[in-house]
Amino acid sequence: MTAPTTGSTGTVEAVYTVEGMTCAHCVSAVTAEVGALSSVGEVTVDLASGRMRVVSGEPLADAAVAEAVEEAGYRLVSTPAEPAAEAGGCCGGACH
Ligand SMILES: [Cu+2]
Repeated sequence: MTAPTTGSTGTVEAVYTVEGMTCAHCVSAVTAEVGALSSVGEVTVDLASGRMRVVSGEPLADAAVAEAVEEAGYRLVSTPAEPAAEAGGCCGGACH
């Protein structure tokens, strides 16, 4: 269930690992940013494991997903991209 798969409906599913999320608000922030990417249909984040499952209409560029995650203030760890500067804190302080 962890490998990208292509369904019969033409959707692509990929699983990423996100670092830095500590509460439900963090999950919401990541879900909103990644969900805003074009062709993304569904984003499911598991806070405990940091796993993010993304269902999209076409394969996503890792860089685009990483950028969206960083935009929310967190870090995508399963990409070779250069690590972003450390985030200021949970939700950028918005939830604490
Ligand atoms: Cu939070």
